[in-house]
Amino acid sequence: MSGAGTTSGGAVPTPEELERLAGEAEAAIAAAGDRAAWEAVRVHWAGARQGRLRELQALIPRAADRKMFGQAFNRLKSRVEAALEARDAELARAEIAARASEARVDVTLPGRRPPTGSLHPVTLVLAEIEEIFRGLGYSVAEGPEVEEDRFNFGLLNFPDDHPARDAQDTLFLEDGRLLRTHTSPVQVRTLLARRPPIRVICPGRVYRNDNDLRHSPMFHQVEGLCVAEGITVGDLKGTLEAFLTRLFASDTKVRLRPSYFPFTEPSCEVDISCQLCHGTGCPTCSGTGWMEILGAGMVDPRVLENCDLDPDRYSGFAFGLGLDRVAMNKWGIPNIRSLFESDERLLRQVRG
Ligand code: 2NM
Repeated sequence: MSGAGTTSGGAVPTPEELERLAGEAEAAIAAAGDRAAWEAVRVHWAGARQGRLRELQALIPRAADRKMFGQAFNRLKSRVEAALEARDAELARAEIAARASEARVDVTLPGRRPPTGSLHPVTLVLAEIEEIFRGLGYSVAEGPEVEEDRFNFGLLNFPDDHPARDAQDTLFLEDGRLLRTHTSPVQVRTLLARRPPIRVICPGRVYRNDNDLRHSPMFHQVEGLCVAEGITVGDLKGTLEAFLTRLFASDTKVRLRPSYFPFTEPSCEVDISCQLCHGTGCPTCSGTGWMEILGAGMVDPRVLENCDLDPDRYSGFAFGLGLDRVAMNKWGIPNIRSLFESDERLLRQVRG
């Protein structure tokens, strides 16, 4: 066995043996099929600490003819290095080609359709309501969600001890302001800023300290207000009938039941015939044939006075309804929470 395979303690190989080793190295390097094999063969031959070139170099001082051995070693070293470099370049080319073929675009595949957005059910209902009221000569007014007590309660004739003013029901800020509990403050602001005739609807988010399966602490309202000379309960009823028979089925029946609100007198709850059973009675309407849909009334004279309007000259009606309940009713959404969870499966089923 030749001394070339031994450590620096073994016999010194002849130049012919070094020549033969060069051939062996070139064959092994050329046979390295992938990056890992190339790395293994590089460490075996050219490794900085334990490589065979390193071992052979250490033998130079012990060679009989140091010059000749040195020259033979240098030829071996050059051939190993050249072979490693050449194989490295080949492997790199193969890797690039493999990656390119993996990433090749198949132009015959069908395209990926970009997801298109859709309008939220509450937005759709509001757009419909705004369109109906624009047709009745109303404009749309908006206002702040953080309100002052006087706009949300005081000017609206809520007594100081009214339960709605309790922190149990209303969300207060530390500075005494509050999150509006209805959009009526926008109507107060309108009454203070403009003179009759006034016809506005006020949509927006409202907040109450309520959070259970049927209530969300934030929900959406639209309130309407009409103030002018000579406005009567007949105008209220006619307006609501025109509105509700456009928003719901055109044969929808409307009925008014007496009720109470601090800011209207008289006040009423408004029912429509059940949209599912058309008034014959079903589980959705608890067998009554009716569904409660909004609250309304004639604006209390004290509210008009609070807004510097003479109640002997002007009168008006107002109403309010929850958009979320209408949307749930319209698309059969059973839980108010699912309206605010941004679940795309719901949005995909409610396409405007
Ligand atoms: C409702 C029911 C009844 C209402 C009253 C007013 C204002 F500002 F004119 F006094 N705005 N909205 C009102 C009346 C709201 O919601 C169920």
